[in-house]
Amino acid sequence: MQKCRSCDAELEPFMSFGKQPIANGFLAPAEFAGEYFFEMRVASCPRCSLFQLIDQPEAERMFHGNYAFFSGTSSAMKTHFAGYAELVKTAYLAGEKDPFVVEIGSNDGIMLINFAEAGIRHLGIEPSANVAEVARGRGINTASKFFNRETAAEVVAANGKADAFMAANVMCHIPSLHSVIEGIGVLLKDKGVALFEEPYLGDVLAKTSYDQIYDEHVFLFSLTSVQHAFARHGFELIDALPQGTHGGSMRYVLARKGARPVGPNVTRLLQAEQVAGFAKPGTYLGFKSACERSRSDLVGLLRDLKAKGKRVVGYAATSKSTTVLNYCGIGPDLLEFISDTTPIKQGKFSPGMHVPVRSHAEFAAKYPDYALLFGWNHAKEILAKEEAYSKAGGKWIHFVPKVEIR
Ligand code: DWN
Ligand code: SAH
Repeated sequence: MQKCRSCDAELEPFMSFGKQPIANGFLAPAEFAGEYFFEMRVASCPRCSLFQLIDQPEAERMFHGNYAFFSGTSSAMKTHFAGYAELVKTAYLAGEKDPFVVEIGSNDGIMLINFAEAGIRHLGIEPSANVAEVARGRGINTASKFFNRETAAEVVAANGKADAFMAANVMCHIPSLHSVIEGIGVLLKDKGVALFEEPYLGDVLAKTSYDQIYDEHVFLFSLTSVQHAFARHGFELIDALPQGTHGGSMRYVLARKGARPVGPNVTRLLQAEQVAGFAKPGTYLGFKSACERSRSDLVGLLRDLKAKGKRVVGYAATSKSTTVLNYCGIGPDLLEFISDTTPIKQGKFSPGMHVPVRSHAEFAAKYPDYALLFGWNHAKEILAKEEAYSKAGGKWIHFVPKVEIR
């Protein structure tokens, strides 16, 4: 029996997404035979409401020198991280002498560039060596390591304590949650703050965006589960700020208990989570039915378009698309290829279902009749970029919050 990674309560999986491969494991035909799969089952902790995978592949299978996701592929995300950095500087670093900030999962430096350019002491902790190298090339101090309690002690020994700990879309990737929180405790000064933002459980449930569930995302957090986990280490939420990124995220701000005032959002959002039923099993059974409905609607639509002789391609070979393709059983018979701007994904095949991944130039050279929008979280940016496709009569297939042609 799997125990909750935060509070040790026994977990009962409420649903399985079937056999899933490494979501960012884009591969060549010679690698098909040896491809790794695991059964992706999910549970919500009956005690602390932490939504989690029952099994997660080991970290080194997912984060290594060929990691396929580069944060800088979205221009909207660059603007978003400039805003995040600005908040940290103005609300938490102003007045500090020679402040020091640490970001984990700093990837290609999309956030830390804003500190490096301002001459602020900073360090990125990024285990995927290829993306870390890109950041170093931009003048961003980056250590290629996994963050945990031990790494935090090393950072403090070399640099002193930090004023701010920052993270985005990475806390939900690390199964040893308490080692990370202990690390934050070691790292921060007494009045230091920890900020992290991750896909929000409330948005995933409300929008049936089940594609946020894949190997890397071992957790989907809520204020309830975050407050519970951090309380054990003497921290409390002092603010929580909903974000529109990645289809709906939450930015959590924590400090040592009593060190800083607690903002009104915390109580309001905690209460909203109670009303929404994050602790109730029925909520997850409803989510399971909604996922099944979404799957049958999407497969039905793609089969129908194929029968009519239409060309359908995928747009953006996101990590999320791996869950959709494998859960729905969508392969090259239903999807001609997936267009993606990341050079190391191009010419390879999607994990598990082996749909070819091609450059954006191939999409633009001969527009399909329909584009299945796997990068739906970047819809605003993508639809603006692809005005010519829409003007030429190209249609978009959306599947969040429901399957529809727009
Ligand atoms: O949490 C995570 C988030 C931050 O990023 C990671 N575990 C992995 C990754 O998830 P993702 O792959 O679902 O991220 P995105 O940002 O939704 O998708 C990125 C992919 O989309 C890249 O392969 C590039 C592609 N893309 C594209 O082809 N054209 C993206 C944009 C904006 C575009 O215009
Ligand atoms: N923060 C960026 C990147 C998110 S992708 C953004 O929001 O766009 C998740 C990143 O976390 C990857 O680059 C991965 O290599 C890194 N990561 C995974 N486990 C980690 C750990 N234990 N410590 C630090 N970084 C980690």
